[in-house]
Amino acid sequence: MPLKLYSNFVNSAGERVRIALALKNVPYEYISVRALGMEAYRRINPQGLMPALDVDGRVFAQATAILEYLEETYPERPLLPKDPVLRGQARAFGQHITSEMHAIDVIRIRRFLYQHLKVDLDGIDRWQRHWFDVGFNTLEQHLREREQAWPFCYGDEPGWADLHLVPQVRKGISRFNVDMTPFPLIAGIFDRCKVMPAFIAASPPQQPDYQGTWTEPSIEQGDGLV
Ligand SMILES: N[C@@H](CCC(=O)N[C@@H](CS)C(=O)NCC(=O)O)C(=O)O
Repeated sequence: MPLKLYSNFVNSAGERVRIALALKNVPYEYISVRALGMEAYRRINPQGLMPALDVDGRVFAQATAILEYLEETYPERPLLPKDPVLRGQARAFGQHITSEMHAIDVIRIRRFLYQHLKVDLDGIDRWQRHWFDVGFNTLEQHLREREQAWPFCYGDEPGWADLHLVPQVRKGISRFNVDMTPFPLIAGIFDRCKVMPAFIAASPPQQPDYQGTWTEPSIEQGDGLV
């Protein structure tokens, strides 16, 4: 049975997994949580967050856990560098995005700030810009201090760090008007990746549930997790 990936086109954590699957050339079935509906999805994945992976009817969530599973199960095209320290650096780079950036920029956080803590829209905007800025500054510094100026984050081929970076940059540019000028190394890697087939295949417009446009969901209404 092919793997099943529960995601939606705009789900940046899911985009990481889609890039990994494409780089490793692993076939999978894409299941749109948008089409399925959240109630049904929560019965499959009690966390209610995307993505989740179904392996022969056994399901688990969290993009990093899924990426580790793929790395262990499909080792032929590794995503992590061979050198143990570089592996640590690539993992730390990815985790900075998942834990220090993505975890606090998702709509459920902004909705809580707005709806329950009464932070106004200007405050929410500042929150978003501040954490993008802090995050990208840190990542740019990591890239500047690498032992070699590879074309991708930690090597001559895109891997673990790049597949975390690209969805976060895409989201920053297309949804939050983040100016990438202060981050030339990040912007360069993003430009090299975004034209590669695996990154194109994983991108939001290529997903079956993409509807041609994207309107940022309201933080004033709704309690969806997004
Ligand atoms: N730590 C989780 C975060 C996943 C997450 O927050 N995903 C968001 C969108 S990127 C989500 O699924 N929101 C639920 C919804 O859309 O209702 C992971 O890396 O998988």
